Amino acid sequence: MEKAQYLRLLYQMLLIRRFEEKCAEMYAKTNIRGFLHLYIGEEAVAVGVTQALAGDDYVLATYREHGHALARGMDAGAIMAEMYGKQEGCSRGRGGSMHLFDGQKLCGGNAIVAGHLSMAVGMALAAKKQQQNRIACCFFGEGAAAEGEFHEAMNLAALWQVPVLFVCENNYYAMGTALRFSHAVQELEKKGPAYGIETAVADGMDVLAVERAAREAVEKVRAAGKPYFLVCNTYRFRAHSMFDAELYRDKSEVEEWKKRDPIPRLSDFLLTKKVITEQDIEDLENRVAAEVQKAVDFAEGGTWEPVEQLTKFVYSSD
Ligand SMILES: Cc1ncc(C[n+]2csc(CCOP(=O)(O)OP(=O)(O)O)c2C)c(N)n1
Repeated sequence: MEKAQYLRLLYQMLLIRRFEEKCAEMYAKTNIRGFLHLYIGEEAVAVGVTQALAGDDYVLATYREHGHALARGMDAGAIMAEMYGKQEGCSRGRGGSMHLFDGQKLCGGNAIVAGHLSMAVGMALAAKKQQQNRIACCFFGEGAAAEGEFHEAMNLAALWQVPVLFVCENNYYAMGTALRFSHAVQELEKKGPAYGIETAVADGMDVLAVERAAREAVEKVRAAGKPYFLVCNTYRFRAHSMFDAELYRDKSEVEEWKKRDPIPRLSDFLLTKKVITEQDIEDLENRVAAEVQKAVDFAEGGTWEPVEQLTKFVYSSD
């Protein structure tokens, strides 16, 4: 891999991390309200997988989708303005953190756990029927994999042979429910073959491993026009959302996982191999800090949607 590509991976993960740290700060100041689910710790999954996608592939994510939106190249200012509820937000300030959409980048969030799996199958079916070469990539948590919709979507995707890549971001907790309390079979990768779907597992704390696995998966989905199931084992370092006392896991467990933080993991690897220097990292941090500040300035300078417009777009796109 070229140095520029390594730096790109590091830049995207750092951007997500610093952007979300700023979101938490702005939430404490009540500049951002409503729900806010941070992706901190899981950055390697969104960044690794999106490298393998083409610009006209669909990306469907959950309510924890800031990372996917940024990795997909959505504008950080439009995302921050959305969180602030400003008209300049990517969903006109009407969706907030859980509903980031971009029609050009073909990327969107979804607040209904597992609700978007069947949407991804539908989009992949449409692509197949229209003989387009695009695929649908759907990210979801292991909690979603315990829902009926997961099984319906996997079944239909395999039955109809549609080009969809299911990416399970297994962070071991669905809100306060641990994997072992919600799944009879905890090896999630066993659920793909049950539907005849080719399946692989990647270390979700290692962006290089995720990218490798995703490239292989995307190639197969596109070439064969079939579904594929990729399980990425990862961990969220922060609470489920901004309201969560985290009584369901030990602090020591969180500290253990932090030792596998995907950002220092990549930067240390690149420093050791002498692919990058400390100066490169400092330059990246400076670029990221400037981009995050620009996003905040954009959001703060934005305009509130007038109350008279409240019902606009509810029943029509007009
Ligand atoms: C259909 C539905 N049921 C319940 C909820 C409430 N809820 C929000 S997030 C969440 C946990 C989902 O966990 P997981 O799928 O593992 O994703 P993670 O939050 O860990 O990324 C639940 C139950 C919801 N939003 N939608």
